[in-house]
Formats: sequence, C-alpha cells, structure tokens
Amino acid sequence: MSADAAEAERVLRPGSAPTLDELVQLRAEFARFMLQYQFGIREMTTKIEILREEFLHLHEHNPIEHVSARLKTPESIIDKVSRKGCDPSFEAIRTTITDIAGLRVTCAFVSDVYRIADMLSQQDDLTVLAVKDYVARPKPNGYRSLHLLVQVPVFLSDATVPVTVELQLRTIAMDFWASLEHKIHYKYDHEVPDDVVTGLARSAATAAELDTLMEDLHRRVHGDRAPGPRRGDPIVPSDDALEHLRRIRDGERGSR
Ligand code: 0O2
Repeated sequence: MSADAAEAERVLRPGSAPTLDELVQLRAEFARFMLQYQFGIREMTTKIEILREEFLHLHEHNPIEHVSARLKTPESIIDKVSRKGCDPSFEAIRTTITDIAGLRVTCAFVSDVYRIADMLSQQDDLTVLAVKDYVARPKPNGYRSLHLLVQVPVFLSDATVPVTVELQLRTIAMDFWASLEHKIHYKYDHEVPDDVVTGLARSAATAAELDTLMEDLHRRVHGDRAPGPRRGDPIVPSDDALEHLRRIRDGERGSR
C-alpha cells in the first residue's frame, strides 16, 4: 500500500479529526480509487462491444441487444459500507463492495445470456470470481438475471490493477420486469403491499414464459442455426455480411 493510501485510510477511520491537508489527500486518493473502476468499466464495455460488432457484421443473429454501465456514486458506496458493516478502508471496500463498477447486458434470448457469459468467461485476461445464476434459480420475488463477478486487469502507468466488475446478463423480458420492480420498491420505500408483491411474482412468471415462447419461435425460424456459433467455432459470415465484404472488395466503401 502506498503512503498516500495509508494516510487516506487513516483519515477514513472514524474518531480522528482530519486536517485540511489530510482531506485534500483523501480526496485525491478517492478519485484514484474511483478512476480504476471507471477504467474497469471501459475495459469490459470494449470487450462486449467487440463481441457485439463481430456478431453484427459476421453472423445472422446478434445476441446483444443493449449494454449499459454505471459507476456507483460515492454516497451509495458509503451507504453500502455502513449497511454491510465494512471496515472504512479502501482495501476493505475493494473486497467487500463488489458492485462499484457494474455492467448490464441485455440479450434477446435466454440462450444468448449464457452464450455471452460463456464467451466472456473464456477470455484469457478475465477471472470469474463468482457466478449467481438467478435465471436457473430465480429469487423468491421472481427476479431473474445471470450475475458474473469478474476481475479485469487495468494497465496504469506504474502498475497493473485487477478491477472487479459486476456483470448482469438478462433478457429483454427480465430487464423489463426488474426495472419495474425496482421502481415499485422505491415508490413504496421497500414496504411493498402484499397484492403488489403477488402481482410482481405473477408477472415474473409471465416474463419467464414469454422468454420460453420466444426462444422456441427463434429456434423454429432459424432452425439449427438458432443457437448461433459458440466460441471456437469457425466463423461463418451471413449472406448479408458476405455481400457487405464483396462491396468493400469492389470499392463501394460506405455504401452500407
Ligand atoms: P443497484 O442500484 O442496481 O446497484 P450485494 O448487496 O450486491 O453485495 P446481493 O444482494 O447478494 O449482494 O447481490 P446480488 O444478488 O448479486 O444483487 C446485486 C444487484 O442485482 C442489485 O444491486 C440489483 O441491481 C440486482 N438485483 C438483485 N436482486 C434484485 C431484485 O430482486 N430486483 C431488482 N430489480 N434487482 C435486483 P443493488 O445494489 O441492489 O442496486
């Protein structure tokens, strides 16, 4: 741990009144701490965008519908630190609060959720720290999503820092349900009436059924090609992609 970090951690501890210099130091250290997570988000976003573009140009079906990222706010981190009874040191926060950097990947089909998780997990520089499969085992309220806790290396000027990023992979239907449920929880300040809880559970079951029906339709329409290529499979460009490549070869750049 650097001298700066040690000083910042001393200041973070309750009971010691920090001087102005110490506060300035703490602010700088906190900014550095958050920047690493921002870089972690950027690394992961790039990985997912690369997969998305590859699918867009070279395959018939693109499994990635939407990607969003968020960095936890300092207020939200502090709130979680006190809720979890976490030691207020950067080191403890780093290991205890694992969702400071978060990425949400929305896919069309459940099979896509697992396929993307599989592809990312096999990337050499990524370490999967934990998997929570709320698709196979939904939460009692009906929440479904596949959560991966991954560690990605961030190469700084003087060090390589492993940064933890929480990945949430879900279908459009799962995402629709989760965002509504989230809003309802806030509206009722987490005291959701029983009939609303029941309604949410019922709608979660409907969303799961919709996912099954859509996957089935997808397979029927695309036949054997529906599952799409897996990592390591030879890349077979779609007719569209071939036409695109042909046009580039023939000098019609920018025609698409
Ligand atoms: P936000 O604002 O989305 O970040 P943790 O407290 O994270 O250490 P936990 O609860 O075991 O431990 O984590 P889990 O189960 O992996 O869930 C973390 C995140 O998943 C949540 O983050 C939500 O984004 C999402 N999530 C989990 N359960 C539910 C749910 O029942 N409904 C909805 N809508 N989202 C859920 P945060 O920090 O709660 O919120």
